[in-house]
Amino acid sequence: MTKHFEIDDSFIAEQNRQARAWVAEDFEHLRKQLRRRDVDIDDLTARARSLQVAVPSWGVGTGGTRFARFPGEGEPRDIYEKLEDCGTIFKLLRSTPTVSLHIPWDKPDDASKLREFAAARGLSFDAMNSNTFQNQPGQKHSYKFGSLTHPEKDVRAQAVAHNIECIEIGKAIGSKAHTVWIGDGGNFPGQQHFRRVLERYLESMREIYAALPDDWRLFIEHKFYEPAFYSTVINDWGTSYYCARELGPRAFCLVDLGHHAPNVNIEMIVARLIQFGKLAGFHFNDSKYGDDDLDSGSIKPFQLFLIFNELVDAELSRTPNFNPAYMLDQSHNVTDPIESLMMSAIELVRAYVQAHLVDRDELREAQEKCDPLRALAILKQAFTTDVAPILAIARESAGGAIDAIGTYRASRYRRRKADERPTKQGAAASGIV
Ligand code: RM4
Ligand code: MN
Ligand code: MN
Repeated sequence: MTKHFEIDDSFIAEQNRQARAWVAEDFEHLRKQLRRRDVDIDDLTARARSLQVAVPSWGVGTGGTRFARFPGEGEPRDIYEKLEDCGTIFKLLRSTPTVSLHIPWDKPDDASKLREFAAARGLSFDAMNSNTFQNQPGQKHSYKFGSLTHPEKDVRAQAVAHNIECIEIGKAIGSKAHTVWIGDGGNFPGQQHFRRVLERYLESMREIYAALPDDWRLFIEHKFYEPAFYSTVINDWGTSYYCARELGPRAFCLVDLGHHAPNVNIEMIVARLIQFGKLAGFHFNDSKYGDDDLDSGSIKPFQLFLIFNELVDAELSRTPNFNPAYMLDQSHNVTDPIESLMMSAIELVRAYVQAHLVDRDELREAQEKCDPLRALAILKQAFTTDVAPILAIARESAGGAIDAIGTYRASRYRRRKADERPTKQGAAASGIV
């Protein structure tokens, strides 16, 4: 096998050398500023280094809309090339050591080979994701009218078997969680009996839950519409919470930010799930209108901060059953997916660090003294603090790049991959993520 291009450590070190002067100056300035607020910048830098987020295997390819797909140059053609790209992201950021796989899109030919290939790049595997929202070549029954909730038992059994297969693959590659998102629902009033389909969902999920190894968690991902446009079986966090409770202690509720109606108070949903001990984790992305799968923090950075404010609050108060899995779930149509994923992962760390800047004693006092303006000012002070130098130093001290996107561009990685990975004939035009 010919050696594929990789960005090497000396290249990153050289780029860092060029950027270090300004970063060090800004960092020292911020150190003084934060000291006045009684905050230790080295503690915050350590926190910045501690946050880890999984990259979705499907995110490194170009996405699409229901209108068209415009493939990007040098995009990965199989799971190994996807892992190469995930490895590159990890190398530059150091905060993304795990990859979330989607089956059957990423079904490995040989699980131990895949695991080794990942490990050689410092990568391991986060939650598995099943797919019963598409028909797969050669499959016996169609999911046109549902999968885990389909009226026919055989269709449900096929969907259950697929999920169990995902768990089996996950076991072989060292994953510890399985995420189930289904597209089941109705397009027209009367099409489905709401209570009956939910009963069937639970029946199917009980079988999947029973196949879960003891140290695994099952994540239920809700979504309020799409592909069904009238009703969705697992439509919101309330339904998700009910199902997680019914299934048992290893079932949790996953929050995909794009799976809510506009203006829904997602940070409050997060707080509720934390309080009830059922928060699985996240699919981070951003949206303006629906499940847009835009880059995290690109549309509503304040919302992202407010979500992290709840997460950090739970972390600091050592809330029981609080162990959220952070994953990105985005689709990139007009940007280089590697750049978008890096930008998003950086935004998560930024929100996390900013949330650690919230003066929680003062916030509590403002809340208890019924002083909303003060409470908001405390949050705003944290949110408006420019923590970029902390993020840069955290990356550099972990062996990554001060300017991750600049370094990536300077390496001409995408150009090199375009040469290495000529587009497959006919792989272009149609299909969405
Ligand atoms: C869905 C959902 C799932 C993701 C698929 C690709 O809308 O967000 O998490 O696996 O898209
Ligand atoms: Mn998702
Ligand atoms: Mn989605």
